[in-house]
Amino acid sequence: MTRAYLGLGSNVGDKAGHLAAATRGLTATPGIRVVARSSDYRTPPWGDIDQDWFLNAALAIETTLRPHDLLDACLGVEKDLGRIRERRWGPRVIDIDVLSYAGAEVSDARLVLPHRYVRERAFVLVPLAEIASDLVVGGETVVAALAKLDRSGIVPV
Ligand code: PH2
Ligand code: MG
Ligand code: MG
Repeated sequence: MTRAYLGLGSNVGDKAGHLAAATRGLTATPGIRVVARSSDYRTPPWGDIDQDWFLNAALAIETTLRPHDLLDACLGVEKDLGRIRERRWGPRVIDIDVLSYAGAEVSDARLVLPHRYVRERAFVLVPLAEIASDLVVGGETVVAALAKLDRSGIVPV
């Protein structure tokens, strides 16, 4: 079993329902056991700010899946929930990102681990800090990375 962390996000329709359904879908996936879930946080849109606010959460999982198979499992749950990929960083029913996978460093066309932007995004780190404050990502702990970011507008719901 390997410990990995996932980030969930939704900013279309029943956002809380989508995060809950994603958690259920991951729980039901062979080779994935959900061991911790953060609160849901209301977060301002980051990157492309011309869109609705997001609901974000983080999950800790234990998994027997290799990193790319875990990615495929996440994309499968996204698809089951009706995600259609339109503009990059645009509105989404559900986004499930692999944030870190044990200490693995992966960088290819499909997957970058730890996640490329994990240390720059308070909407990822605030939920992650709730369940894994001492986790080291890209050479620093989640709390240390978060201390450098503006977390205004991010509130648990
Ligand atoms: N996801 C993005 C782009 N911007 N902003 C917030 N607040 N939450 C997200 O999950 C998010 C975002 C692309 O993955
Ligand atoms: Mg994302
Ligand atoms: Mg994604």
